[in-house]
Amino acid sequence: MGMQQSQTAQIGFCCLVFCLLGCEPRSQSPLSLSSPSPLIPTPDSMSSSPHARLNLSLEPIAAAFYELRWNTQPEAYNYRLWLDDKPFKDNLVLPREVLDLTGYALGSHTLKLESINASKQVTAVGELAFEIQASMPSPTAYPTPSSHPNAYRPVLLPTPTPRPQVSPTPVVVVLPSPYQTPACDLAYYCDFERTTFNGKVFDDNYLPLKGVTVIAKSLSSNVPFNAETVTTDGTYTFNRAPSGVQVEITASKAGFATRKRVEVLRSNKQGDPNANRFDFGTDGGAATFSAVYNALSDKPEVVMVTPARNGSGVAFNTSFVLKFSEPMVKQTVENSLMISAFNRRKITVDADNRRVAGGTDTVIGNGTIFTNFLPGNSTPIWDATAFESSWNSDATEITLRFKEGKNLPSDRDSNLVPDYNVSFHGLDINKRFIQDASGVIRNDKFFKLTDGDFEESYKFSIKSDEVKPTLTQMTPDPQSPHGGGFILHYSEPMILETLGVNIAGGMSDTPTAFIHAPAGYPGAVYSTAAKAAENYHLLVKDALGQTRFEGSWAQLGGRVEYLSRDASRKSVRLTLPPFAGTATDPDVQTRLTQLLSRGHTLSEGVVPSLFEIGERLTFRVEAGVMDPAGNTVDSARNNVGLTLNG
Ligand SMILES: [Ca+2]
Ligand SMILES: [Ca+2]
Repeated sequence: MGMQQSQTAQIGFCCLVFCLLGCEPRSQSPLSLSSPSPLIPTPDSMSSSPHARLNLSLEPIAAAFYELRWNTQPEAYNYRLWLDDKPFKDNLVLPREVLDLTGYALGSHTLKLESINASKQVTAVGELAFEIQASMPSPTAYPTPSSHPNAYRPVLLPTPTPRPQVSPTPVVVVLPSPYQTPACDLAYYCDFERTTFNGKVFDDNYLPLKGVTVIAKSLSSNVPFNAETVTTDGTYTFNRAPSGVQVEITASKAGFATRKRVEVLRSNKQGDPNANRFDFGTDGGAATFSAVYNALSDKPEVVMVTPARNGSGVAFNTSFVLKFSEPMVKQTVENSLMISAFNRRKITVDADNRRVAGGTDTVIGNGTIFTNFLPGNSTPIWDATAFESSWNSDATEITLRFKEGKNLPSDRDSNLVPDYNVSFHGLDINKRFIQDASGVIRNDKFFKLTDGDFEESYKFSIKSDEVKPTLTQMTPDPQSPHGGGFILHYSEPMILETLGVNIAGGMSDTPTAFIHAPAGYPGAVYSTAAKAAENYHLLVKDALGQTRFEGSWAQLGGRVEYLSRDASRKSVRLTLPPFAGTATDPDVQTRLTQLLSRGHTLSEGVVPSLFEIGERLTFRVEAGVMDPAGNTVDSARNNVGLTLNG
């Protein structure tokens, strides 16, 4: 009885406000979507109709976006929304809707919502008056009362002239209104219409799959619903499920990939058997009730990855994690894994590349994710042998950490950093498959990382490397003691020997590229070990501090190579070749002069000892030498020294 009185009072007030709004001239502002017709209540919202209330509320979300909420009607087939008496949105299903009020005129507006039942009758209405205000109102924006012909509610009226200062982000103020009634009681709010839904589960051979556990769960906290069933002939059915809210349906079976879909159930008054049909996969025919890729597959697949699919800003020494849908034969994963660069890049250390006729790019690729793993569309960089691999206890997840001396080639210039993909397109064409613990093989479409279709690979991008290398230490080469050779240690790997290309300073191999080379580039014509020796300046002083030699390692006839036995690739080896009595090279002549001035005995084919116990040797690397990312050596930390002792 009390409710009936309240409703009557409310609707009476409604009409009054409708009349006030409807009798006033509409805004002529160019910002306004003005309606030329006065707002005339429809019969459904008239006081004669004992409609239920929809209790509208409007909440800001962002900028001019607002969420309209109402209380769900048990009879509702859908909802229809009016703005300022014009049809605004139709076929709304959820008891909420996002409204974009961008561009609507400042001033008063009304929203009206109708609940429509299956017979297309209005069963409930809600009204809400609100006002759009500029977020920084101008004092001139409002008309004075005398300028307006209607003095009833001057503050609420839109100005008849265009406003000079309208904020791009209007603020909505919901007017205190009798339309807003206190929240309904919980029982009323939560009484959703119940309906039935069903579906079929197929495997990826298009056959119905038995023994699949199907779990349905409401995603609305207002409307709890949890149910579970197991398919016998590939079909499932749930009764008394709530319509109009999101329901998550999960289908799983041991050894098979789990699939999930989220649906809003229709109330289905007509009893259409396919109104709420949600299949997983298809019978091979039309994909009416499910996409083909939603079938449950016995083949293993990758379901989660690190770095993330399409991830950016990834570290160039990132670890990789691949999670599979089921336990795996580990070796098949490690045999076929491949990390490739897949877009064209001529990186800094490879500028003016002469290694290849025409000066091609350092890494190649077509950049297209669908085919970027294929030969010619990518450059192989690392396979699993570049990593320390570890598996979780049930062999569903592998973690790969880079071994020392290996990382993803980057660049100091962010525009030149290659992008990478992960695929199972290993170099060995006989090992391009993965196998689950029960022996089922997958040899294509390995990745299911989205709600959409499978993919052959996934991609990510890495950070630029702007850290300069430094010289950290110098040691005698134990394989050629006392002046035959030294090892200089850098702060980071100075060559990346990837599967596709060796990446290091000097690799472009032009006649002048050697100035960037920490050591001779493998196979170089110009950036040789002898030319790299020009990049190492040596100062020798005796125990009394007298300079005995100052010049480049090249002047002593020396060479510089990457130290092959050092997996970290952080060190280079400075060597002297055996004495050749017939040498005519002027640098070697210089060296001979040095040696002879010290009274050394020279023997054909023997590496002479060039330095003496007690001498202090200091090497400085020249400024042009680069790390694989093209950073030149830090000039503050570019030299190392050693005093020779017995
Ligand atoms: Ca399986
Ligand atoms: Ca670096």
